[in-house]
Amino acid sequence: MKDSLVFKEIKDNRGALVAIEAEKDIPFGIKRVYYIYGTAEKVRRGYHAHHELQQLAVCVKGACTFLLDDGNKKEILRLETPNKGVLINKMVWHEMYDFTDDCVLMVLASDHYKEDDYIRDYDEFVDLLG
Ligand code: T46
Repeated sequence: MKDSLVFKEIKDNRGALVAIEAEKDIPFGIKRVYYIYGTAEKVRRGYHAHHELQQLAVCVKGACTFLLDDGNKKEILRLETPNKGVLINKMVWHEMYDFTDDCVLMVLASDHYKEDDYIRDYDEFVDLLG
């Protein structure tokens, strides 16, 4: 898996700016943006894969850790800078944990929210991979 992306920081004496363009910096169009924050201590989120959804996650503040599992390989990535993102491709089991108190995890998604796109059972995920 090659799922970590580093975006260009445009810095001047006022601070920094990062731009992420759909179908250019990331390989999909964006239909939804959501963000996760105020995460309680020791919480682990995710525990699912998506049939079709593609996503990019960026910690715009604070830090958290991603576990990505494509059925063959597991990868652990720490997001701790707003110019680094993790691509969550379809059919990749993912879990997020070790959130800092101030973490704001922003996610850009290729489609609207559809509960039937979620695979929430790990054995079913493995079976679907064939
Ligand atoms: C993912 C990881 C990275 C909505 O109503 N609309 C939405 O767009 C989303 C994302 C969620 N919800 C509802 C569904 C649940 O009742 O918000 C509640 C919490 O969602 P969930 O338990 O799925 O949250 P996470 O953190 O486990 O997973 C989320 C995304 O759902 C998921 O697609 O890949 O972040």
